[in-house]
Amino acid sequence: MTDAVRYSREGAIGLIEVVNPPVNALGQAVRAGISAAIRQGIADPDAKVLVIYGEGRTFMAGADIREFGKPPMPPILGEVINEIEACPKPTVAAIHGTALGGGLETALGCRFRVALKGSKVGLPEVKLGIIPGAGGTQRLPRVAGVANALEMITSGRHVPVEEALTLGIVDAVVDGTDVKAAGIAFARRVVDEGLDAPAVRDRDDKLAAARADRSIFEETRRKLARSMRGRMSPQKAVDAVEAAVDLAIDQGLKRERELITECMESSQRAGLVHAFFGEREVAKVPGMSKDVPVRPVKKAAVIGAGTMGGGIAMCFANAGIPVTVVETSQEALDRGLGRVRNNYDISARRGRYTPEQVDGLMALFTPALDLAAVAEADIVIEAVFESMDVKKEVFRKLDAVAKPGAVLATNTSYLDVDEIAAVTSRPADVLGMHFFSPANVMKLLEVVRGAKTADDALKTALEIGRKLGKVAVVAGVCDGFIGNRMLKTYKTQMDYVMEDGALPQEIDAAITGFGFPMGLYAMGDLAGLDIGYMTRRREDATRPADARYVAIADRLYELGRLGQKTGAGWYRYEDGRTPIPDPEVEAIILEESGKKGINRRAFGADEILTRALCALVNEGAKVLAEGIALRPVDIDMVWLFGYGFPAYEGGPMFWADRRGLDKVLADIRGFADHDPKSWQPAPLLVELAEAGRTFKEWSDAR
Ligand code: T1G
Repeated sequence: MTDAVRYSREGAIGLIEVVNPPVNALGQAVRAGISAAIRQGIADPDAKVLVIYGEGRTFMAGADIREFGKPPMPPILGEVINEIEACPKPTVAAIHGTALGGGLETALGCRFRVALKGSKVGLPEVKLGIIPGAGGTQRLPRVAGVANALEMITSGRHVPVEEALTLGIVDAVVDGTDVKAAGIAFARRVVDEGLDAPAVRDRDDKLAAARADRSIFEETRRKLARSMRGRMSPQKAVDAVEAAVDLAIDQGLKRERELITECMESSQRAGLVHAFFGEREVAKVPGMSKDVPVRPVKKAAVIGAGTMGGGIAMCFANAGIPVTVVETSQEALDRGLGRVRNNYDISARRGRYTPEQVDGLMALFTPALDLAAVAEADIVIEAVFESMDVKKEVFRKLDAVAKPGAVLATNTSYLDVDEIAAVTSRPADVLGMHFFSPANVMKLLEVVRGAKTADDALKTALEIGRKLGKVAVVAGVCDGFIGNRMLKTYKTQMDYVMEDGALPQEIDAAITGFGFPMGLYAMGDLAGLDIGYMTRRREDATRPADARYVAIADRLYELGRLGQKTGAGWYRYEDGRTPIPDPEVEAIILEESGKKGINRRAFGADEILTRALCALVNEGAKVLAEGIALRPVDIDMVWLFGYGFPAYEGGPMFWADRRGLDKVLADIRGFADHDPKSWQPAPLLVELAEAGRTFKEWSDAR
């Protein structure tokens, strides 16, 4: 047996304990260990029942994702589970924490499943671009029925065990914190009461409904084609569950294996696994010692109750942290908190909260008209009008009233955090926390580290980000930080493409075809074209006189086409949100091209997309070289969680590494032949492409 699994016995109960922190992933040593322990349990004459459980914080949370993409190391999990299922002695899985993926599949190989209250089960494989591959698609429908199994497997949802009990996935849910004791207690009942249950493979009563009416498979495929557009593995999961209905179990298991193998080899799997680890990696700041303390945060304050401030305050309330909201007038305060209340009421109507819960959330907000009200806050986030003068004024006042050691954050999306910090007597406590709109929904948070930001202030902001359910990424100070800086370059290139020959709907189709949920221009209409207009006016003073300037968006603005909110922008809207290409916009575009004497030409979707991605990667390489982003993975996560870059592509830098930096550079040089000014290859990209290296290799070697 391996160290990862221990066998022992208490009375008539054989105990198989998995010990592989932190989440008892089913790596090779665990698989071999379970197999050996099952044999030992069978051979142990005094063991009447075998209990499998996990040591530490959880039952097995699934296969070891780090083994993906490497040659399989026997024994494979499916075989180990078949061994458990064939065990002549009753087997009990005792679940706590999360039984996910291969963990739940292992439990389904047992005769009985008992779970501690509050634990969860699920088959989240589709989130990694694969399907359950150790019998989950064959056994789950046999215990929960086809409809429930399809829902769980194609969504990857973590199901509370209380619900799993009603679905038939677990046999008992018990109070307590000691999973071993719960397993033993259940096993005693098996011995004493002679409890018996068939092996899951021998049950097929719950397959009957789908056998009689197979429409559920087509219906699910159709729904997934919309809700999981472009994703391969959810469709494969439907194929696998269908095989459970059509084939005998051993053939079904074989079919499942073939389907997971296809998924494992897919580029989507590689992208999604990169996203899984990337989301966790960005929390770790290279060079920061583990000993840096996190400052305690019990109370928060937000300055400004606009859309952004209100959304940020909601994030704190949602995390159970009391938040003071400061505004300059009663009217603005009432309006802001009214909007918050309205958002919660909408969620309540959708069944997310009870009215009492909404009241409880609202009770966490303390409205205030005086900045002095932030005196008790451990973290203050300024979300006022985006103007350097206004922000400086707020920080001067904050400096006077905030308690010593409070983290002082600005939610600016482009202003110089160092300049803001400099007006205070405590620049070490100042940083940026750039939320994305709507702040209570979007998962990205850029934490902007100023030149003088203290490590513990930074770590506190990252930790708060995690508590608020965000993916917090460290960024350095520059105009637009990581995300908006790259967005600007990309958008500029798309504007050129438009002026040179493409229409907004063609550009958007190329982008959504790649997997972005929305096109760039449809997105602009959603955000409102006034924002970009104001930004451009701000930039007028510094824009070089000979810079190429595309005025199409200004023309739309001047016509009052501000996007969805005015019923027209880059598109027109009849129902308020479905973009319809508009001949009026096309006429403006042609006119603007005409003014510059541009001979418009056709752009194919491939060329548009290559230009878009190359623009992102080239700017990303500059962001990396300047240290604005710590690693390529930080850029990738910004784009996944803030801008809808398709997760299965891993992010722009991952995309570039996979394409080959030499190819990316060749494309950029090709564009530069016609437009050398706007396509200057980033020196880091040139260096790596010429050395045949990737961004990841460069980053790992630092
Ligand atoms: N494999 C390897 N490492 C894993 C892992 C896994 N399955 N799960 C977590 N880790 C690492 C993670 O990277 C982090 O590392 C540390 O554990 C703590 O995780 C055959 C094919 C269980 C809900 O998809 O959803 O089974 O950053 O920070 O917030 O069909 O981890 O500390 O170095 O996320 O408490 C299916 C994935 C696999 C579950 C815990 N299973 N994990 O959340 O901690 S496919 C999953 C999670 C499969 C079979 C197949 C979460 C969690 P580090 P954490 P957490």
